[in-house]
Amino acid sequence: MLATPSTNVIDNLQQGVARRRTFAIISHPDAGKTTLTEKLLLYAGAVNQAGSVRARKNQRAATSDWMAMEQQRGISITSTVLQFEYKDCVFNLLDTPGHRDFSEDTYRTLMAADSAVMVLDSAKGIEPQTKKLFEVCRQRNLPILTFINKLDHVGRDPLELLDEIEQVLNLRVSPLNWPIGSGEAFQGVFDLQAQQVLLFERTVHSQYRAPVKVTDLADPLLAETIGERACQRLREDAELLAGAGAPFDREAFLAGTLTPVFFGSALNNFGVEPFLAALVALAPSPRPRESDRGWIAPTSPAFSGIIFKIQANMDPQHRDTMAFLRVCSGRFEKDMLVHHPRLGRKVRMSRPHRLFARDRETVDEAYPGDVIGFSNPGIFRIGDTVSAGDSFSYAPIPPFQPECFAILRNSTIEKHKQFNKGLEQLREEGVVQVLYAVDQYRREPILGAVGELQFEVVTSRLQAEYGVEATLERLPHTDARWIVGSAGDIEDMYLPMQSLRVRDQDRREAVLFASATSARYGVEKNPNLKFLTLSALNELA
Ligand SMILES: Nc1nc2c(ncn2[C@@H]2O[C@H](COP(=O)(O)OP(=O)(O)OP(=O)(O)O)[C@@H](O)[C@H]2O)c(=O)[nH]1
Ligand SMILES: [Mg+2]
Repeated sequence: MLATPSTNVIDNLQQGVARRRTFAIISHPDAGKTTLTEKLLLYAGAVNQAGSVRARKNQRAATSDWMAMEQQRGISITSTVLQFEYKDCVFNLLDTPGHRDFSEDTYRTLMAADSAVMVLDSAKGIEPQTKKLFEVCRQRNLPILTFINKLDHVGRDPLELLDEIEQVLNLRVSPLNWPIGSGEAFQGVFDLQAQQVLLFERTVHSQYRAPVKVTDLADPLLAETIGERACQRLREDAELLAGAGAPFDREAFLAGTLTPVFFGSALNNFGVEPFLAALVALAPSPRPRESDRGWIAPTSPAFSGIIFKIQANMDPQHRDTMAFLRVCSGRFEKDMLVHHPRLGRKVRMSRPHRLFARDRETVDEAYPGDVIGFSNPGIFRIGDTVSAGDSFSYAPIPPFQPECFAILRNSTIEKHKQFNKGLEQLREEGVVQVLYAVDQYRREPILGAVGELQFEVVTSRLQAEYGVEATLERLPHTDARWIVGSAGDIEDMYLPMQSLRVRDQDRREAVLFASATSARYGVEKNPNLKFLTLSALNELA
């Protein structure tokens, strides 16, 4: 056990916790998460010139889309951690990919967050992937702040958008600001709490902050500044909202049943600063987390944390693998000796890094809410708990059920070592699952994934990061089941046509079926065996 900490340390710990804001930005692809992230960095002073997700030749790329394939395609593929300070708060911002094929990475990242920022495209409203991610947030009662983006485009009526959030997500809304004009005529936002008009000006490429003019509804020059029609509409809207809206209910927000809503255009820097201020004021600091020993408060003095992400080759100069640890309780200190229950021994946490997308810098200490990186010599896996006081485990982070499969072939035979190393690292990261056919003569790896794009990430990263050319042969299978039973029964198992017996990375037996019907048939024909989905198998363990 650790010695009882001095009052001073507890004080620092409490302050440290109170200052932390750890949130994930989530949405359907292309709503503007990475753009909003970049602009939050700009306004917080963490970058002095904003990059762009589709950078032109002489422009900087967005900080959080650092991977080559992300920059080529203009989409996010892997979540990114950005730590920065703003107004006495320490932000740990987690930018996530929206694409369904990368949802496992987004899901893991949500496990590290204390709140979520839901970005909506004002022309599209709630899209399918936003809804799915919202459901994950709801299961964890995560507080959600909503940013309705792209007001500079012709979008839907703001009231209609609010209605959709309430209806589709069954989530109460509380607009805290309101757009002034829309599309070409989008000029700024009206702060409904301070009753202030914030008018923004467009700048070239929006690389720098937008100049802002502050006034109020009573300003006699307002009509002249924003136009007669916009002014009248704003006065009407303000009156309507003042009459309709209950005051912002913080308790309901913290319980995840009400979301404060903000409007803006991340691309044009409109409404970004008010949103940053809202994150300081509203986003919660770290909360207690459930473990197999009950709830652990962030202010509990003994350090504990969870590994939620692994990423290789972030830094082209180091080419190592980084394990991302979210500090859950206590103050972390460099070189701490901690319990590692999965390994059943203690490990020393040396060389912690503060993370800013692909950049890193060593740190000596960290507080609950912080995400720090450790170059991982194979001792960490996604879902591992480490703790300095008693040994315990936080809830595991289960892998997703794979739904598509492909054989991966190395075309550069002389690079057989790099191929194996690359594949092993990508597997460790959870980019794909790797299986091997049991009866086949050639032992080529079979990749299992939630979606096709994950396969492309594997071949593209094998090439970019390991200099290996590889090809894929898609398999017809759609359903994987893990088998539990005696070795004899497994050997005698009767399988329908086109099924494939495989073993996973932990040498557990599984079968790939070509369809759900074929899987049902396999289950019926082998009554002595259990055929489990991955989550059912993990629950059993
Ligand atoms: N007109 C307009 N376009 C925007 C705005 N914000 C972002 N965009 C554009 O929308 C596209 C998608 O933006 P991203 O920031 O990459 O979206 P994302 O949500 O991070 O996308 P994924 O990470 O791939 O899911 C880019 O072309 C942006 O330039 C905005 O306020 N107005
Ligand atoms: Mg993105």
